[in-house]
Amino acid sequence: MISVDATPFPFPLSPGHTALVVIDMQRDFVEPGGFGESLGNDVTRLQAIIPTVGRLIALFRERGWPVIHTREGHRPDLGDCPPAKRGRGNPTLRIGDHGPMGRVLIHGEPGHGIVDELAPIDGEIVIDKPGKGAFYATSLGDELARLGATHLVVAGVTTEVCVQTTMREANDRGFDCLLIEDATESYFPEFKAAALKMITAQGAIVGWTAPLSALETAVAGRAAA
Ligand code: TIU
Repeated sequence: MISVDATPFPFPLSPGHTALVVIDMQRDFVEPGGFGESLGNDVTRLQAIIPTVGRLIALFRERGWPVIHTREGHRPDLGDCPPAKRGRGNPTLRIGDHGPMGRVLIHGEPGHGIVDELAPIDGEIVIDKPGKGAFYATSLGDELARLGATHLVVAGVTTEVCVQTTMREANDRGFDCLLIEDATESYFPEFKAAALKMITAQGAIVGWTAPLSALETAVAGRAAA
């Protein structure tokens, strides 16, 4: 067991039973011209975490620990997109509309893809999810059971939407989850701060948080021991 210095108390990371889940680091959320920007958001905040998420993925790859990527999106016929989701808000582009990066949030379109810097490599699991949570209507639970994972390290965007929803789903399924604070981001800094507090309050009611440096230190300490 590796003890990671975390909030609200050390996170017990179990090598061999821990998977990294990187949520929705897709061009549609991170780059101009995509879904995130169409909702009125400034996407530059999200771009800033790409190097940190890359370091986190590298840490897992170097050790041969499993890396799972998720992508939010829908089939071209929108059969898996509830009309309520497509109709929500007042976006300049709705899900399925044609934009600068192809059809918004549609499988296989340029905007639906993960940013080049964080692209999955052979052998890594990619979960396509129609909702905010990565367990809803996906094979994620089965994949984690196959891997024997009991602990999740979580990163990606956005903190209070898809990341928090996924952590709550995971928590209810019995996983211990550590969110890497500088490898997640929101379009709204105050929502990120609030989400981190909600997750860790009441004795890790949803999970733990820690900076990437704490995970790197804990893992390096074990290697030296
Ligand atoms: N809008 C927003 O903050 N997020 C999403 O729509 N999806 C994810 O968080 N991935």
